[in-house]
Amino acid sequence: MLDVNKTTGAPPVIRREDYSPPDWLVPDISLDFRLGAERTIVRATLQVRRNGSHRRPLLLNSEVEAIHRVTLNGEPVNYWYEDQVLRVPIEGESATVETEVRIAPRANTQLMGLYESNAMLCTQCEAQGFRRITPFPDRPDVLSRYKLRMSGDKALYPVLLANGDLVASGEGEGGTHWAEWHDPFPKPCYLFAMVAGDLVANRDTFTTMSGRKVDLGIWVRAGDLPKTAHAMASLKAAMKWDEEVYGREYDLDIFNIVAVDDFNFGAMENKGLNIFNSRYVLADPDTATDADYDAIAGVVAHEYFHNWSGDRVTCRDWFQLSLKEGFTVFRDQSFSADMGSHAVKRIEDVKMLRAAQFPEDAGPLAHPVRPDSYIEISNFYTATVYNKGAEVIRMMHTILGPERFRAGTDLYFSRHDGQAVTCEDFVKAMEDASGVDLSHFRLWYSQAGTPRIKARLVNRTEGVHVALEQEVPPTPGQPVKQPMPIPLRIALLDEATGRPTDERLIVLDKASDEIALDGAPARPVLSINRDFSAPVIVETDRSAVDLAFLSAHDDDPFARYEAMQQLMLDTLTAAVSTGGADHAPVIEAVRQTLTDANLDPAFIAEAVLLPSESFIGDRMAVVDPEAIRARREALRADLGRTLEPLWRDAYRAHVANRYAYNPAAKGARRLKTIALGYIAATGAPDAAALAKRQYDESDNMTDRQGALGVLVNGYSAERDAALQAFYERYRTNGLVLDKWFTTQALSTRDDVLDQVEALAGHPDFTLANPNRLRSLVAAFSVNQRAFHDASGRGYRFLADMILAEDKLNPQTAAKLVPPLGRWRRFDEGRAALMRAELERMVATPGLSKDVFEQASKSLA
Ligand code: 0A1
Ligand code: ZN
Repeated sequence: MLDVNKTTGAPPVIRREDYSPPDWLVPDISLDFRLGAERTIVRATLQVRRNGSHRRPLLLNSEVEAIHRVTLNGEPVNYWYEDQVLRVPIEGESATVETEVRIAPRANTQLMGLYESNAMLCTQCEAQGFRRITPFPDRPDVLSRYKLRMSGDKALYPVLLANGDLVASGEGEGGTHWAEWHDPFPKPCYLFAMVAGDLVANRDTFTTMSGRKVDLGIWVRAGDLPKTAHAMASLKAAMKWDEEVYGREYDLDIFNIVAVDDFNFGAMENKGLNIFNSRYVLADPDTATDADYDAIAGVVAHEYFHNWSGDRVTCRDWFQLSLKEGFTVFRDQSFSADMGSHAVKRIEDVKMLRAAQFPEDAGPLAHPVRPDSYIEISNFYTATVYNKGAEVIRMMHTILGPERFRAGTDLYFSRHDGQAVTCEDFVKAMEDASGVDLSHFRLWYSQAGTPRIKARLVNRTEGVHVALEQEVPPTPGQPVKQPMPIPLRIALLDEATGRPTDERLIVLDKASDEIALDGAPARPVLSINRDFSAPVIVETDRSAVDLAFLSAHDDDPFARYEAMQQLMLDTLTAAVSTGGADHAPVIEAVRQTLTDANLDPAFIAEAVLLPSESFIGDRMAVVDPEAIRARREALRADLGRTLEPLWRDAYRAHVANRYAYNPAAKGARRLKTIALGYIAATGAPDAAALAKRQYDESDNMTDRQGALGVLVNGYSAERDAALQAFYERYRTNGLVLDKWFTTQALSTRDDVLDQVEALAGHPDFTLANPNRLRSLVAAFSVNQRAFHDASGRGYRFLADMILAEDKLNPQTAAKLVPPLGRWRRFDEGRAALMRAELERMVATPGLSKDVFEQASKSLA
């Protein structure tokens, strides 16, 4: 490793406070690629301009195979290359710098820069992949106009795509051809993209609000073309939505999406040429679940929305990542809510936040939405930056209201179009457009940790008050916290009639406060943090009776769901600590919900599901995985048995449905499989046969995978038959085979660890494909009971996988580390075993800085 501290051997820490503007700007760049999978030659011509009065040389980040030539204004130049930086001394105020380098796409297993995936060549440059293609000041505040020419073998690479517009193309010598693309919009190099491959397109057009026609293309392998319809429909819906809701129009004549099988993340918003992990493009009812369809719509929209929130207005430095990501996630969440059910989407988003971000905020890797330092920026594409970042934007939307929020985004886009800016610039635009002072609110960007609120109703002589207290826990580097401004939507429900008072928005901005609530009924029940108005943990003194009442009557769907979850959590945590608990209130509440004819099946499905084992663990002082599993399964079985006729009714009501893709059909499918799960939990003798019938007779993947997910937890012959049939049917479809691995990794059977270890030796398992690796290894690490096997075998398995993956692809390896960092939450025995694995990783020679950062911080 070149880039280390000479005394400690540790890689350097980059700090936000050290930011300084670039010494040199690059207003224009032309690139010439001679493509080959083994070797590609890249020539770059940079027009550079000194920025400010200094005498410093031009520094170009460079991580290429070989530097062939560097010239300055056409003459050879004495350059200096050290620590992956190329230094070019320049006398004048501007100059032309030319480089020629060699890169090796096929050998690029990191999947950063230009790499080969299934015989196609494609790029990934965010955050710092461009330096692996050509020497360049690889930082987001250097914006350039790009011209590109690429040439390559026409038979291997019949399609040549890049950012912007195609300006010329033609035939070359020896079976080659070439294309030239120009992108008129200045952009940072992380948004650069090109693709060369044997692809076909689903083509369509979109007419923008000012009447311009845009050519749309979704590029895939020939056989996958029939699976692109949903992505295309989602793209057109997203383009329209952004015009209507944010007034944002698309700006180029072409918008292309390319599906790639080997991809480190979900997708990438390169200007005019989005590159996607194929799992977020390809879908048909036979191979993709409803959740896959929803994810495709969400990710297609997310990447498209980046065209404004990320591309036209970009980040000044990587500490500002949430500027584009938090805002864009908020935008894609709002889009998906508008396309389906607001209530269900909000529940899904909060579940996601609680599963991924709350644990992050409570552990050794906690960091603010705008981090202060990093070793490797790829490690900061986190749930905090993305999902908590989206909650921060949502809170501004709540505090300002939709009109003033929109005035804020209009001002932000017009003020900063073509610039690289900061989170502060976003908040300032919100303030300037709305007249609302957000100085205190900025704490949400700088303080890590999930605030805990205590809320209770108190009777005072003047009437009913809500008494609120907040506490923000210490996090690494932030031992003492200030009180945060916390927007809480609140109402009171009349226990006699079920009627709510008008909803109020309270902003709790002190450590504690007491607020009078007008118009309280005689027997009020508190409904708080309605629609999850703040990303906080709320503790109340509400009884099981109050929670059951709210779960049946709250007029806010999220609060209604939340009351049921709280009731279930209270019951389960009591059961874990005392060895047993009264299940009756939960069973009654579930009965009420199941039989409420006014409720949407999709909502019922969410409401009747027990909290996950990890979420129960998050609420306990010391996580006891076995007890959690046992008590949760006991409650599931009790719910199953006591309400068996209702589950069977719910199952029968939807079992004969033919496949359709619409919100009602999706809700019905979800409730049906949840009912099947409860029937299986009763131990009913016909459960396996019922599930197998669903597996065999279903006309869609949602039902098929749902049935498999139920069967996989048991020991029936049907289980083995279904797993075998699934494998045989889908063995050549990588995305579906991922589901086969995941379903088994998530099983509740006691022998799952043996199975996961065996699956890691399966001929279809590979470390080279990030989706496949995650389908087994990341899925297994969220199976709390199995991963935390007291023997430590689960920990060893994960650490072995991380170390093996690190040799190929450090970015993807590092993403697997966080489950081991949760050792403080477990008993001493498990904690010691987890620490031992982290220590083993840190001591491994040649470890990447990606894994080093995650593992060493996890030990602290
Ligand atoms: N900006 C992308 C996420 C992304 C980040 C890094 C990547 O590097 C491998 C790839 C994609 C998004 O938010 O969708
Ligand atoms: Zn994004």
